[in-house]
Amino acid sequence: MEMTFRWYGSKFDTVTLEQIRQIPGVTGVITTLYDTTPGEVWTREAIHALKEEVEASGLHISGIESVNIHDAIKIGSPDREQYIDNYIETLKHLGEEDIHLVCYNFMPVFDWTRTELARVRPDGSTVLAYKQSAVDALVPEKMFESIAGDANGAILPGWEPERMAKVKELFDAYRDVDDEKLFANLKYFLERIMPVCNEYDIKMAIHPDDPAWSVFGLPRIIINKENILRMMKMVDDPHNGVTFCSGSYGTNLENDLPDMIRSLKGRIHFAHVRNLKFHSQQDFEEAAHLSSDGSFDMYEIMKALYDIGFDGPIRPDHGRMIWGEKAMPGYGLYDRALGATYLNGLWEAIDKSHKRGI
Ligand code: CS2
Ligand code: MN
Repeated sequence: MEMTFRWYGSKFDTVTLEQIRQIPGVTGVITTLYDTTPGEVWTREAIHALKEEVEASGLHISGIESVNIHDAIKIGSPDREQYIDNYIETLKHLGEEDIHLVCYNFMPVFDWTRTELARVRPDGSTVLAYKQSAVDALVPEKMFESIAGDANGAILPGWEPERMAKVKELFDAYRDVDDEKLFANLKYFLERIMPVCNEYDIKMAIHPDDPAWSVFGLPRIIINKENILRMMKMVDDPHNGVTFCSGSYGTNLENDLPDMIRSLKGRIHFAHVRNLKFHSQQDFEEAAHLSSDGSFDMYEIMKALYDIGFDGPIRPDHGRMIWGEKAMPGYGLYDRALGATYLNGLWEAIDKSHKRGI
């Protein structure tokens, strides 16, 4: 595996490439072209410039998170053809620039959903949190106002105000899209892009829905072992793969994370590893990466990745806000750097034990 770090680009991120370069064991960044909107073609020049910027710092681009999917593709409306053509163009340009990993999600309307962006924990750190009862009490537009209020002025991906202004229209457009239709639209999209993925060896890595159940009545399908295996089978090509995100699949306590990892051998192209602390079902907050700070056994998660021979990029995922840092919720430097170091430590121990036959 390669330890990596998400970087939101010099225009938006409070964390610099120079800082990332100093985290021990981190060699790559996961980034995207943050000035683009879903559906747009990424030019080769823009990708090249981003690559040069990253490489000038001594790091390299390990993958793109995300090339977002236009809602027309998820809805399956006639204009999806144009947006799929554009996506294919973007993939081609990425391949030409020697980038071979693309993370994306297939969640209708919203990306990940949390009900609090700065819950204070007993140690004074603040974290993202989710409580189903808070979602049930809200209409989406109100939810946006309330979470935007504590985002430190940052705009969360998928929650851009221009997009939220259209949220009602979007909800309408998804009216006839149930789980089956969403599966069919995903299949259609994947079948169309697989030839270019094969030609340029681009690994597509779908990110799970977060939380891993339907919110606001919208369909959500990338939520558990059964569905993800169905997806792998429905387009049975190694380029159709997975971002294994422990914090997203882990929102559903019925998901056995190490077992899911083992069942996806050969199809996990990218891993997000983080921990959650549960208070009860569907009521959790994001903890430090350390097992004892949350509800997951991080050793078992890393061990499962090790055992299946995972050799792609891993990144620490959302971190706590600590030491007075002001950054985009979940994406400060300090706690994610601690996370990367901890995960590297687990990996080293697992690797040495294995090699010594322990
Ligand atoms: C990320 C997601 O911050 C996060 O939780 O893991 O936003 C992820 O980038 C997207 O869902 C992938 O398209
Ligand atoms: Mn994730």
